[in-house]
Amino acid sequence: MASHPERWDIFCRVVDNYGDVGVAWRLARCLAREHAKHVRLFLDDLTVLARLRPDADAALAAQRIDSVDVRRWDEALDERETVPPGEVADVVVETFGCDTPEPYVRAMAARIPHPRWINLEYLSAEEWVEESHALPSPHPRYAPLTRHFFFPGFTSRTGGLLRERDLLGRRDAFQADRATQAEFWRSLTGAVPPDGALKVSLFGYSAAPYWGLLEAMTRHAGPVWVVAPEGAASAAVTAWLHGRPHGERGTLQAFTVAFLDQDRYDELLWACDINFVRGEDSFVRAQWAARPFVWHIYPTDDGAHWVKLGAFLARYTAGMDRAHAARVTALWEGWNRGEPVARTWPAFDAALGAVSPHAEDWAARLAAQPDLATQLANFTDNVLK
Ligand code: TRH
Repeated sequence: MASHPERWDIFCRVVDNYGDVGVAWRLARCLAREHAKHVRLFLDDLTVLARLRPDADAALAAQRIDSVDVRRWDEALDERETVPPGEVADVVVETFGCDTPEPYVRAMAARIPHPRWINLEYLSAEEWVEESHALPSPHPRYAPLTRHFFFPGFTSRTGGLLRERDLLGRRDAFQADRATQAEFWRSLTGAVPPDGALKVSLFGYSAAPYWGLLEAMTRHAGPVWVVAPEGAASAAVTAWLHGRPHGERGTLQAFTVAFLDQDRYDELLWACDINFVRGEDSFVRAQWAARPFVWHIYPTDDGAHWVKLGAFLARYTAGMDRAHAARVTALWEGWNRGEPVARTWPAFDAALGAVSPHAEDWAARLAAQPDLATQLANFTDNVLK
């Protein structure tokens, strides 16, 4: 008897910005392409996907992109009287506690066998994540339906990080090929950075001290090439350039560019010597770029992000020379506090010779772990089944 591909339904609600969809989309694509799952991705805001994937049409209720069946998650889905149990997938993933639609949950309870049910959590380097990863949580009303928490993370006792199978091979080929990089720069900025230029990408929230960073970078010993895709960083660069989209001050040339599609954004990270990133997904992609980076963490009102920032810094700088670790920490913390970087930037800049090999080593260590989609597929196939 021919076996059918396993059916997965992934639900994602946009809380803010791009990261929720960015992560859900990557996961859906990896499961479909690399694990031969039949994946439906339910998104409540398709305009966000259309930013990351310009070939996505935000007006369509259903469309197929890269082997993923993308569906609009609208009110109808929350308010349906009944969902036939046969419509329920074999594995259901809700991302970031987004709450699977109630009628769908009732159908999950009626479906025999019950679907395997995962809540994919936000990424954190905190130690408690290892204890909570893969824990079950029985549904309060529809026992024996049970949800399992799945935590991405940086250690072997977590679910790992999203990493497409061919990602590091493509990165290495790109970073080894000067002609490809020159072509990339020409198509993005209309010019190629001068030899030896320090290439910097800028992506962050509005509170970051972009102005001070740009000023401080004009004092770098050599040419600097700054690129900011559309957003808070590009607005700051435009203001710094007195309203112009690109321009130069001394040996620093700055460019604002359109928001890139997600795959091209990876190339920008690979092409730069330092990447300023934020949130969750660009934060991970900067690590895969194997280059030094500065993380603007998503700020929360309760200040919990400081604990998360500290936990990551502790892991990332472990094994780094203490003076260099202090410089990395000072710039990251100041950047997140919105403080002037007149002192912390030059110190970080001066440490780049040591931080760059560390970034390569860090990426290689992370790559020794299985990626998140593979771990999730193994967990649902071998542990929950
Ligand atoms: O957009 P974000 O701030 O998203 C955040 C985080 O996910 C955070 O954890 C969450 O709590 C909050 O939203 C609600 O940052 P993030 O996670 O880096 O997502 C940005 C996405 O945009 C990522 O997939 C990379 C992509 N991107 C492009 O595709 N092109 C671009 O030009 C740029 C700058 C980013």
